[in-house]
Amino acid sequence: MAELLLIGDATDAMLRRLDESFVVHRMQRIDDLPAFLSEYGERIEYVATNGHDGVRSEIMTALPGLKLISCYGVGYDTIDVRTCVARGIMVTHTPGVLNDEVATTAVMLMLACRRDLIRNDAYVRAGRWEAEGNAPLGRTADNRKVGILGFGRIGRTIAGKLGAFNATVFYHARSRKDVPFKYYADLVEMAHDAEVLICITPGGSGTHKIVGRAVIDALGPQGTLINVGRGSVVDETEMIAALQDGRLGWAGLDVFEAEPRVPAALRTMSNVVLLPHVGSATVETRAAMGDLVVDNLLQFLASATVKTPVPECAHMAKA
Ligand code: NAP
Ligand code: 8YV
Repeated sequence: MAELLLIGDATDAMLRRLDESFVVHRMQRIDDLPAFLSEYGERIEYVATNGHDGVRSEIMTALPGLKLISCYGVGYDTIDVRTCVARGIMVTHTPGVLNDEVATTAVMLMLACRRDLIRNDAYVRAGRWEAEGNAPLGRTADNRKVGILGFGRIGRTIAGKLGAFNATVFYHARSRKDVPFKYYADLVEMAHDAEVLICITPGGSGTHKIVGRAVIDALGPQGTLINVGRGSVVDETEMIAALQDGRLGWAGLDVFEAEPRVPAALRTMSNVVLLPHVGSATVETRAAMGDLVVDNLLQFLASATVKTPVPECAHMAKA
């Protein structure tokens, strides 16, 4: 049987299916990784990993016969795809099956920020309703102007869900799309016009800290910043300073620069809602993602083709 290195966690269903077709080496259970890699590295042809762990360069180097990396997640900025292409290693990911879940998370964060969900919950739990009377008023989440940064699969799904809240949606991406929403070629200009800015671009060098001081200041004191893309897209230091100074109103964050570490300053603020990167984290969606991870591996074993290559590897997928 072919040998596979499993980096990070997997669902029970994934493990059952992988065990049927591969000798699975679970990295989490390996105490001495360098020793393991020198003993087994040459035999391992497959890797299953996730968007957070990716594949570290020393592992890539120690697997000379690597043929395919199957990523549990649509974002793959932790995998060195350029090196993979140069070495002829196929990389697959899980686009599409998580669109609704992540879009729901974005909308949930927007609602939670504008309607003070967390503060109101704490108000009841602390007995303040009885002691002090009604909680302070929130701000409406309906009829808002919402700018979406990144208008791919998930960005468009967010736009669809915002229809239920009668939002005026517009977007910024690298290129204009054939959609009935206004396109902004300039991100600062879009942030200036938006009451809520939702970030849903990939991470990596192209988007590194593109939400910096100029964008945050343009969004302004009444603005809400939602990030469900990658932590690296937002300049976290600038965002925290703006939230502290009142230059930015609220932030709803599912992703952070150095996950799972979240800056202490954010944890004490009452104008932020914090999630532990759970955009796609439901039983149903993770099952669909896990199936796609395994489907790509099994299809490659059978026919050297895959279902969902990352765009950079699409040319390597034989028809
Ligand atoms: P996608 O379909 O590839 O869409 C990505 C969008 O980002 C595209 O519209 C693209 O613009 C835009 N973009 C890329 N680089 C940009 C740049 N430098 N400036 C402006 N826009 C840029 O990807 P997707 O499936 O929607 O997923 C998007 C990302 O969401 C993933 O890569 C991942 O990082 C994140 N994500 C997070 C979670 C979570 O749990 N929080 C879950 C899933 C995904 P063009 O169309 O013009 O190229
Ligand atoms: C996952 C994600 O939580 O798909 C993505 O890009 O960020 C999430 O769905 C991530 O891949 C962790 O494994």
